[in-house]
Amino acid sequence: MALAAGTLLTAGGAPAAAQAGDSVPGERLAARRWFSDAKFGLFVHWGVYSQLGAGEWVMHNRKIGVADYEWLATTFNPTKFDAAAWVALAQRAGVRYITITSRHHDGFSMFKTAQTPYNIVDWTPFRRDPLRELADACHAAGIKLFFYYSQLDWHHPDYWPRGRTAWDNGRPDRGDWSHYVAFMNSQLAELLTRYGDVGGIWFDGMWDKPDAPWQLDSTYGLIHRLQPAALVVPNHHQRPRPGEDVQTFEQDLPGANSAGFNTSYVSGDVPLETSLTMNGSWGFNITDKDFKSVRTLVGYLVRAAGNGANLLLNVGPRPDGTISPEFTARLDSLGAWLNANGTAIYGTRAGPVPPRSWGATTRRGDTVFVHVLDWPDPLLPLPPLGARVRSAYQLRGRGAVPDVETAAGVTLALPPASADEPDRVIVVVTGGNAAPNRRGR
Ligand code: FHN
Repeated sequence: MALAAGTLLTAGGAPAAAQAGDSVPGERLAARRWFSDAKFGLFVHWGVYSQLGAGEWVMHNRKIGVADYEWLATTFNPTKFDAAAWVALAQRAGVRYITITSRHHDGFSMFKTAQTPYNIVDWTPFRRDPLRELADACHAAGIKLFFYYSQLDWHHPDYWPRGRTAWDNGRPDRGDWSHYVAFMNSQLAELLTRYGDVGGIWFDGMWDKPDAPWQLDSTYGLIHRLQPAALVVPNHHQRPRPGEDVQTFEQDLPGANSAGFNTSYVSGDVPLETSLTMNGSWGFNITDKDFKSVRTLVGYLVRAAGNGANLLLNVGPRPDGTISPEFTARLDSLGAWLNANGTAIYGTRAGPVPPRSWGATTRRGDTVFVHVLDWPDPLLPLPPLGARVRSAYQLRGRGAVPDVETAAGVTLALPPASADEPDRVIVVVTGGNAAPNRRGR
């Protein structure tokens, strides 16, 4: 369903301008650099919908009326939610930030808000604010917390006129759009003043009404005024606009569009991010067992980094607040992989060779990391790396990797692939000015 909504979006008008001309204050520039260094984040889709075990679009897909969904919300009681356990998992996985749904399209606020009683503290028997608990645990662990915030709302009466995903769900055929915008801004102000330092706001759903008067300038201005280092991450699938800090892609690497709704435009001015489901669902889906393998997930992380992008990898916790073993096992394996190979990911930028079918390259300073994901031959020919090669070695075991450098490029003599190694990382130290020759034997 999300695909269909997004597909329509691409037909929307092109946004006004990119970021190049923006004058961005130093705190935000520093936050953007931090973001680019972070490389790996954990996405969490969790809400009332989790109870039905059919993804976060279940209200829409099953055409559940507002009154029935409101009743469903009164039963939400995730007593096993343990923020410390979630953050411990995130730490083991090696993520640097968490982005959690504060409010999804169902319009239910997963935090205490004075703007509506339709929130987890005032509406449910749970009565706790999980975002507060998560924020405290994140701050204690040094993990940044971002809030996903849906601009689309299937519940609020003032989300009017309705957008592309509308159905007759019992709301009156009237509403006050300016009230709705004020409501959103008031909630955002709460999120930015009550939860300590926030990494940023991850917007989604604008594609439901791309041409509505969203008044983004005032909303973005509010965010940056309240927290000058908070980043605005808009999932509108368009070119970045002024005031936006990250270009995020959904279920696709930057520039790719297998999902059908991403833009092929890739910004050179702002950090990049790719969000990805671990199975095929964002919210908890009890029958979706189509989980990606660890090898595939490492491949996404590497290819994202090779594109200069972060990977925001999703989990859909269960309605009781626990995270199922399919997710935790994969996150633990990714963490183990990053323990050994993180130097080739964290703090890097896109390398000198754009991602290819065999793998990708990343770079930090004079060091180029060649990530060999899928290459059966013993020799890997690369184009010139932009600087002379001083030495090359395999990250695992530090064994020397022979290379031949000519004007046409560099050929690496690869160590054999092993089944337990999804990525043969070759560290290539450049910067020397020696004549091309054989090295490392
Ligand atoms: O409709 C949502 C969907 O439920 C999910 O939140 C994803 C995450 O990137 N974004 C939307 C579709 O673009």
